[in-house]
Amino acid sequence: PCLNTHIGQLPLDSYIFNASGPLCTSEEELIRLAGSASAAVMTKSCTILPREGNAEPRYQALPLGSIQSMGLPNLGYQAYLEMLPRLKKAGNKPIVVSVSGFSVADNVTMVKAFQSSCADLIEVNFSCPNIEGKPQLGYDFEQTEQALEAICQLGDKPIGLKLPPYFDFSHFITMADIIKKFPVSFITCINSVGNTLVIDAETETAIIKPKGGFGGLCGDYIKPIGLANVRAFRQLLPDNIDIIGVGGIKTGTDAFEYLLAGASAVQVATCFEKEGVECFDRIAQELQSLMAAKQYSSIAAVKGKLKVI
Ligand code: RRO
Repeated sequence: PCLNTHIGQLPLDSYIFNASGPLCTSEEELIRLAGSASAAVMTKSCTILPREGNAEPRYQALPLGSIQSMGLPNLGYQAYLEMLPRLKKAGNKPIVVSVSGFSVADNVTMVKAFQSSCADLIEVNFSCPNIEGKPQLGYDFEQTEQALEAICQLGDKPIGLKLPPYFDFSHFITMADIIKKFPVSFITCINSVGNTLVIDAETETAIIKPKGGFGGLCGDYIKPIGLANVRAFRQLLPDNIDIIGVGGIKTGTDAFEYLLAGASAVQVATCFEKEGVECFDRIAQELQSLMAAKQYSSIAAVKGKLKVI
């Protein structure tokens, strides 16, 4: 079976690429992604100015995933702007830039700049949970609407939103109703589950330093939350808005579950952090084997076809 898919009008040669976050901050890391089986090169969320990020330890691997409070370490948007032509040349594949401004004005500046770059898609991060004193935009519906008003009409490149996880149908409905008012091409569900706490009982200590130990939970722990968010938004949004699934994808079966829920593509974060670029080809091959065994020949044949009992 073939794993070709598309986000908006943009074709992708495979169903699987990297999520914004791990191993996509430096040029060296992004060039490695360009040469990998990742369907696209996705960049770490950027800000106006370069950032070192939060104090360490700020990432800890866990048996079933990870917890982190990175604090948006990145090179600043101008470094990515300048790097994009080289990434394009190295991979000849779609490039998705992630922007995560601290204000609407920041996001306008960065989206405008990337609108006249060789990026193929722009994912605006509405869901960073790890900046002290900065609430996640996606949990404030009024501000979300104001931000969308400002960033959706700055050019022709498709815009998508990286959303936080929602846990109530009233929130899915409110968010979907806002998204439908704007020319949003795709949404990416979900960011990490924000402000969780992992404790080491032996040392009686929180295991990461920033924010007194509160951090975003990632990996296997959050797959059911990611699946629910993809499924709920697939049911609430029109077909011309694609959904990218993220959260706990480390096998072909995980990717297949997101496909059943309605994802047009999936992104891999924690598994990529732990395994490196080999994960993209491995997961794609596992997905192809599973689809072949089930006699499905294309992504479209399975997308959104979840059965309920
Ligand atoms: O850098 C981070 O701390 C971070 C970001 Br921007 C985000 O969007 N999600 C996350 O879990 N960590």
